[in-house]
Amino acid sequence: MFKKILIANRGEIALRVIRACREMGIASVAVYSEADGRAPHVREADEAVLIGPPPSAESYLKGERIIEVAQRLGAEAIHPGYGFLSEREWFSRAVRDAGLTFIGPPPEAIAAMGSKTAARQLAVAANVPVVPGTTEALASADEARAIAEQFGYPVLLKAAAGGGGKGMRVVRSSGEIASALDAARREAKSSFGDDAVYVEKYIVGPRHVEIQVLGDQHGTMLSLNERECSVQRRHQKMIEEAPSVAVTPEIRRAMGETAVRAASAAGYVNAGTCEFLLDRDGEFYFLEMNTRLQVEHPVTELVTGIDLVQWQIRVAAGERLPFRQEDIVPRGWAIECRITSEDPANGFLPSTGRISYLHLPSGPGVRWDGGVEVGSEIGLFYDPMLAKLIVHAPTREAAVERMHRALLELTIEGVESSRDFHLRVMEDEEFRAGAIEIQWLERRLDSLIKTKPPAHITRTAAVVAALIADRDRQAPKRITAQSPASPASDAWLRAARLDALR
Ligand code: MV4
Repeated sequence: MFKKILIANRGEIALRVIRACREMGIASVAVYSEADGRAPHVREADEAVLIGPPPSAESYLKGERIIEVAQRLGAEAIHPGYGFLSEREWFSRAVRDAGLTFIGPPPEAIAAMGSKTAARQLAVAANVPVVPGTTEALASADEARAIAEQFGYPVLLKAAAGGGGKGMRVVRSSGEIASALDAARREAKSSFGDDAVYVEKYIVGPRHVEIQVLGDQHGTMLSLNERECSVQRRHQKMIEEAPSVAVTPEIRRAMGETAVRAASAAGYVNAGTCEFLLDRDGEFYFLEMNTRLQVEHPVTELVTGIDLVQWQIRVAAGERLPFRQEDIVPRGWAIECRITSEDPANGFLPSTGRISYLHLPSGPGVRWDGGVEVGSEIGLFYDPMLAKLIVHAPTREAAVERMHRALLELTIEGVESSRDFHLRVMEDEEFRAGAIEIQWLERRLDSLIKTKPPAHITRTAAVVAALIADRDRQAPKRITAQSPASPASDAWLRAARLDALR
């Protein structure tokens, strides 16, 4: 086993990996930018090295510099987290060429899954169902029209190098194809430097369901089952859960076997995720593979009982997975809310400032994977995700109630956050019924943001506010000394304030 690991990341995921290292008796090395000198990951790691100015391109993306730090400090392996260098083929190769271990897939597997058309070709060869369409880039609008006639409208034009929905255009009739192809090409060129575009049948109203896989270096590849990730806005996931209400035991088995086949065909090792669209008839289609640990990995950890980060480290060190597929039995229900410094009432505008007060939820079945604390400066250099709030309970209903309770306990002062938005989602009848698909959130966003908290909450909030005001009149000094006296009453007050603003 490794004695020392360097973590090439920041925020909550750096802390998550540091925690795994500490539990395994492995020393951790943090790297940080000039903006992160006081960040928790710097303090919690055993050692920390400044690697450059705040912009990622000058710090967290400086792969060669990070490899030099690892060598200088005697770290044997590098964990890339997610984002930053995690899916760069060249970085996985450079780490290996430096005689170190990349805690993630080999560069060849990243390359095999890197291009969408390459991944589609690999999937087709491995008998993995993909959305009907082409596996080659389109030569012309005429070719696109001919293919669309074959599958029927609507069709979807996609960038071969794509990701995050960039370079995607829905086409509903043959008259729209030429201009849609031009637009998709332009967007693909400017986003990826590659204007190759291909065509697929457009699946209407699907869910985004993904399968977590975990493979060792000895040929074992396991499915750790599905995550439901349909609640997303502009291709940013907001809420994830495991399992999915739409996945039957039969779909779970078939989708899991399919994901294992796709990953094995790519020569995959370590933790990875196969993304699928699941349509209303229970048919699923492989979209792409994410060749990294994902933000939402905790929901899988909670329902499978498997520590994904520890196993990433173990398989990277050459250990064998001791589980068989039959050992992977989902237990209960887990939900994750991404707590971001964005203002839902203001089009999710990123909010900046210093966290002046933070009360964290706790109690049964609650997990907080956070990267900030009181005093943290939230700027615009990095991703706005502050933390992930994850709950685990025996059933979906209980998990939704538990998340609602945990969100009520959460108080963040100093920056706007997505907390109240998540509360409204947990109170939403459609969400509670599990009636979600990839367009659900954007369709419901306005009504969710304008929804009032349930009457029993505003009533209690009004009573608490009145009591506090009364106490303040009778004993102002005592209240001042205790301020902010009670995080719980503060949470109720927030609800009351929210109501008053409407
Ligand atoms: C699709 C689709 C419908 N039909 N492909 C969006 C990003 C990329 N990863 C794939 N995406 C989609 N591909 C076909 N043939 C709908 C989407 C899609 C989507 C997929 C997953 C999660 C959220 C989404 C939001 C909008 C569209």
